[in-house]
Amino acid sequence: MRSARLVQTPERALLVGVHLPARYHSTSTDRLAELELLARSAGAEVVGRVEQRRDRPDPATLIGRGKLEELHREAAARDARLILFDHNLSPTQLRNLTREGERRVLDRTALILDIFARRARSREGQLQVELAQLNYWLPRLTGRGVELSRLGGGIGTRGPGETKLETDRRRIRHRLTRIRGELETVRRRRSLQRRARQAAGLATVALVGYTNAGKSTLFNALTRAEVGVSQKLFATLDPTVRALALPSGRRALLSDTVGFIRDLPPGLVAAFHATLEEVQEAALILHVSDFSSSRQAEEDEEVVKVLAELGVEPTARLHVFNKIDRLGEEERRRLRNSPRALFLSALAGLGLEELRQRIDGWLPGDRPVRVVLRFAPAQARQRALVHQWGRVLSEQFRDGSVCIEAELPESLARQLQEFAVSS
Ligand SMILES: Nc1nc2c(ncn2[C@@H]2O[C@H](COP(=O)(O)OP(=O)(O)OP(=O)(O)O)[C@@H](O)[C@H]2O)c(=O)[nH]1
Ligand SMILES: [Mg+2]
Repeated sequence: MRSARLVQTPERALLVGVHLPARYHSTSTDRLAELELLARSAGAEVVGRVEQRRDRPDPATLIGRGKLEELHREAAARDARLILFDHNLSPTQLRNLTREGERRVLDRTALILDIFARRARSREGQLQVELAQLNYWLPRLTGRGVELSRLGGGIGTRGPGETKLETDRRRIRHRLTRIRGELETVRRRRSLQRRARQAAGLATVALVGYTNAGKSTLFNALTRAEVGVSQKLFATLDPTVRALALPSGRRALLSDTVGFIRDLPPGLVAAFHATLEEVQEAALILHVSDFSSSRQAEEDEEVVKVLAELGVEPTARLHVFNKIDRLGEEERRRLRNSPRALFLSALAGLGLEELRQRIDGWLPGDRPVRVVLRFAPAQARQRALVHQWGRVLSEQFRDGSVCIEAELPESLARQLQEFAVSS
């Protein structure tokens, strides 16, 4: 079963925001702008906004009855097939807001899930998204509002009666159990890979930041790799790890991660926990901010909050302010780097050398050393480590064994000391 895609492309969508007193979760112009970005990331075309000011949310429909009428009139007038709420809707609200046979209603969580479903590439990412989607839809399977066919091939397509509903629920629960099992297996494999990298003694530097901050662009600029860079949000769902060459000649690993976003549904936080495992083990965190964003402070706060939740030490962090190419000449001249902060542009290639040097200066030891090692045929694993993490200068086969001259990170050289030959 594939993860569900809820938004067809391109689909005309109407945004709905509700302004409420501070003690409630409230919409703002900024939030609607973000919802619009999310909608576009999901492939929808935003054709209008409906907003309402209220003293408190209506438990049955969130917005007032009169507003609901207006909403459907507006949607009909603009030919919108999709209604997107900035608020998260309870199962009851979702049911009451949806009118059978008409347009679809999605809340922010469903929209984010949809984007995640489009972007997930690795098996683990896909499983995590499907898990979150099934958990989200399980309590919302009420026969109205949710098109079951969208939850995968196996599940029925027509509006279900109560019995059908029970079957669907049972199938979903069954599927949930299977996904959890498979995820366990995938995670174990990943943790083995991670341990292999650690055994090679290379430090990991992790890029974290709000979605759209420019992490993948920076990742590409630093590693010259082609990781999908996209104007759409959440372009990266699976952590990508590549070798990073530093000015001193040593190497580290650079890890690109999924972007953070405020009010990430709790189910998703848990589901994407694994994509942030690299972050927890990183020697250095590069917190990337979009310096040109009007919401930068708020976005930073969100990132800092999540890092604290993950138990990441504030000491191992360097704050990178990206997109300074968008500033005026005068503004740019006034920027001052500090030991904890660096201004740059990943796209325009400004300040990248300084960043490399900072990373270099930060990481412990591990300068490259030159060694000559001799391996017996049975020691293929150790030999592979040399090829993977070192720079091989020469390799000769003699009397059944292999003699390699190479530059290795100091830590790996120490680890392979027993194979060293004095030359
Ligand atoms: N002007 C400018 N744009 C940039 C810069 N860096 C990135 N961008 C743009 O910002 C957008 C987002 O870039 P990404 O690198 O995909 O951002 P990300 O942080 O990886 O986003 P997610 O993976 O969604 O979390 C793209 O349109 C980039 O071209 C920069 O230095 N200057
Ligand atoms: Mg990215």
